[in-house]
Amino acid sequence: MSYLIKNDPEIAAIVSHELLREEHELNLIASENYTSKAILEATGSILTNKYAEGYSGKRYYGGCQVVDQAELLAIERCKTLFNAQHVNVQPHAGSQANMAAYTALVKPGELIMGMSLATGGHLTHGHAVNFSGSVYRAIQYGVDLETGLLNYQAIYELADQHKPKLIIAGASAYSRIIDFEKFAQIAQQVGALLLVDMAHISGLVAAGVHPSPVPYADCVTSTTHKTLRGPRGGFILCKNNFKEAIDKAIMPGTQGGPLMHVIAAKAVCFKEALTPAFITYQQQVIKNCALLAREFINRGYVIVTGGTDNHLFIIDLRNKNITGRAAEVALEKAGISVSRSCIPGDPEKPWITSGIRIGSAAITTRGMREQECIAMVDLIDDVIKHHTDEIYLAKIKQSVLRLCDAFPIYAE
Ligand code: DSN
Repeated sequence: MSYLIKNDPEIAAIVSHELLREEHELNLIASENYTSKAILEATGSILTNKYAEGYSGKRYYGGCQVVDQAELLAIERCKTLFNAQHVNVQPHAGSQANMAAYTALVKPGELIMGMSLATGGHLTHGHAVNFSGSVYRAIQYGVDLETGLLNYQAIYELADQHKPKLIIAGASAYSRIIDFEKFAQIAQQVGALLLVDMAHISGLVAAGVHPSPVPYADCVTSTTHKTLRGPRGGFILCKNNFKEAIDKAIMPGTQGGPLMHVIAAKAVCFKEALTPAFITYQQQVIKNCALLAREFINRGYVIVTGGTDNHLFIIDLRNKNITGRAAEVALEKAGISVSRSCIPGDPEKPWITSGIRIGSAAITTRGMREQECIAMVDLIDDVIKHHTDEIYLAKIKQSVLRLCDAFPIYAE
């Protein structure tokens, strides 16, 4: 009998219910994925017991000689994976990675410039309700409202007008290749540093199916749990000239004890990402995503930017007379998880939105391919058409269950 069932049956029940939910539902949330059992094992290991403030060989606690090896391995593998000069694997999450990176690169009150949340950026890229918009002064660029695309000339003009100290590139809801070389040119022209937040696309970058920001950016931040398919966490890559500042900004600047069990799991994730199978997986993520977008377009849906080059896209639902929130709720009733998403120039409030974001990373991990992608677009289309019919949604849930049962996530 498991220790969890014996000691805490309530939490044990929650864990097994969540396992069933993940097995039985279609997950199209673009920022989620399923880790390997090896990563789960490392995350659940006794390394959680160890305090290790500091860095390998320079800790503020005794007894760190074993966990030091885990952190060194994680760093070496991550360096190889992304061809980076310096790596810090201690950030607890992507937001903490960004907070530490800004701490290292700019002073409080200085001007930063990132992509607005409403057009696909992230809270930590300068939003007023986040530390990034209150500790720093922030201006925000967006996308062209007609095309949904980044307009590099407009970004340059905004940067030239305001002269930010730091430009942040990277997005949570942008379906096209980001031209990091152009961002670097803009930063250089206006005298800014460039930080790329590659959290969404780091798996694609690792596999070489999206251009890497590493040659162009002073600093690159990421999570490990999205397309990279690792444990929940973050990391920072930087040029050698920022390595002391970045390490100091993490510890003692913004974090205390690192999560050594998660760092060990990150090492496993980087090892997995260095295999040929990972490249094949990422190629399939992109194929599946393009196929999903095409099938939606064939059924009369409007896709922001007209398609996708990566693992996600945004559906503009206005011609389907349903809001993003209503679609998200109806899809959930049918066993399909998506996240509502603003569309460029969205007339609805962020809580409601006019769009949904679709991502292919998780369904691809479970082995789904062309036939399943077509089937799931049919199911989603059915939900959108019958979103107020609870009985119909319950019937669709049965079809979702059959589809999921054929592609178990954690069965041997
Ligand atoms: N919340 C994440 C996403 O869903 O894209 C970004 O941090």
